[in-house]
Amino acid sequence: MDKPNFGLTGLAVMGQNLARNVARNGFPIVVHNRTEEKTAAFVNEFGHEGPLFASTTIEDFVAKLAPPRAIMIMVKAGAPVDQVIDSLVPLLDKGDLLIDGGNSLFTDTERRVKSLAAQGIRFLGTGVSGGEEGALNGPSIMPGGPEAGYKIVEPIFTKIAAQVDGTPCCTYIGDGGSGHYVKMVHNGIEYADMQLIAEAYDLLKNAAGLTNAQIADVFTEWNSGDLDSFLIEITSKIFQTVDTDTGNSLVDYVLDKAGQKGTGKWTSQSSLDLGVPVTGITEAVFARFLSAIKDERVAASHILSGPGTAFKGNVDQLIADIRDALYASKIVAYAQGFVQMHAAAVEHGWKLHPGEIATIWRGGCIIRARFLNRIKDAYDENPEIVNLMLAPYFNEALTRTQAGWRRTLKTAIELGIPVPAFSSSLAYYDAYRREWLPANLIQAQRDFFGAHTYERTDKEGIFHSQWGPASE
Ligand code: NBP
Repeated sequence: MDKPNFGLTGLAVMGQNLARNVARNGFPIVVHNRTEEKTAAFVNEFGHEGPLFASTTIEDFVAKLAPPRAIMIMVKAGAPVDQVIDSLVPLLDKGDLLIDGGNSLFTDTERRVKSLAAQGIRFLGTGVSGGEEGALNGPSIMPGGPEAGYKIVEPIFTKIAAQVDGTPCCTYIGDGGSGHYVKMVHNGIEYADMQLIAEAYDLLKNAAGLTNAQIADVFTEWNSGDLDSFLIEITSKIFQTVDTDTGNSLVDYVLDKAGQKGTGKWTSQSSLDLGVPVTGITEAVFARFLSAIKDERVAASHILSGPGTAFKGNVDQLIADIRDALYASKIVAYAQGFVQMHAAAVEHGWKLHPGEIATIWRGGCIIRARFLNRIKDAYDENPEIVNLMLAPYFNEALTRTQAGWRRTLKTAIELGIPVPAFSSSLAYYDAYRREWLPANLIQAQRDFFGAHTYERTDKEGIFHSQWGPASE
């Protein structure tokens, strides 16, 4: 038999499932792991699923592959990726392809693409979304780097990816670190989406006074409308899950400290570097930080007071309003994410296609949602649109939902329930739609204390003034 061209190193959960997905689709694949015993155990267990071939040392792994080799690296992001690259490069031929499928920081990917190109090795930084289930049954795949490198693996990637309406959830994203950048923003949007759902839950529980079973029903109902998405679907299932030890709702036993692996923080950091207001994702990151200081919160809960009022309005209306707040805030979060990707593309010289990005996020990934079809339509209608909120479909949706969105915030504020992502999204909407903002005062203050100068509304030029009453 001819040697395979495709290999994968890093057989933890993501690597194992991706390798099985490749083999199940009939593509021969050689697998490798630093700890060799794991490779043999893996092939013993899953070898019957398709053409999976084990290797031992890294030398044996590379020798079992025919050039041009395509080697997917699925190890922990950061230094391990560089260590694996350094161990592989001396064994490779010019024209071979390395693919980093982990959650690497895009600036690391930019560096690796350049340094490996100088050695004749192609490098694709490839975002893979969908967690372990997606990796096995069809992820959303976001490859960035040299397009000629992508062409080598395109048949495999488009086959193993999730398929929606016959379209694979994989497309070439662009040069350099763009694939990992787009995956990073995907994860950032995921943070925002999850925070928004959590805020809706808080209000349904603590304002509307619903039980977990009732909350599950609300999310099930929402999942049949505009909010139809994987995250809403799993949220309903979470509220239906019973703890086997106690027989009570399992979610009530989960400690309220949110973890994170850093991609949301990276998205926010990049938005600050680019000067793009990405408030939804950033509030979601801050909310996780706040959740993590549980001990401080517990102590403060005995010291700081709130309004101490209960909701007295119509519960059905409140539930409808919360749905509107969730939908409108979600539009804002996605609009901001797409603005950020555009700004990064301009900064780094990538040619991104936002409609195609929305298309490949429709399946396989955590933020998959009906809503993404509308984003694709908006970019099909007007590829130059500067902010998705301006697209007729989303403009109409924001107009339709904003009364409920505003009432939700009033209720939350009156009851002292924190809704940072709902409220920052509304503030962004209200600021973005305003011709005038009070930044004239900020400019005046800057000029007052620092002679930073200002521009005028009535004539061209740069001005500096002596501020204060004429008598001073
Ligand atoms: P982990 O991120 O837990 O990494 C474990 C793998 O890395 C093992 O195969 C381990 O080998 C290998 N490894 C390490 Br650690 N250091 C190494 C080194 N210096 N040299 C060689 N191999 C090394 O695996 P994962 O959870 O499958 O995730 C893989 C990538 O996919 C990560 O970047 C992750 O962020 C990303 N991702 C994960 C998910 C998810 O749901 N888990 C979703 C999407 C993306 P060993 O067996 O010898 O220790």
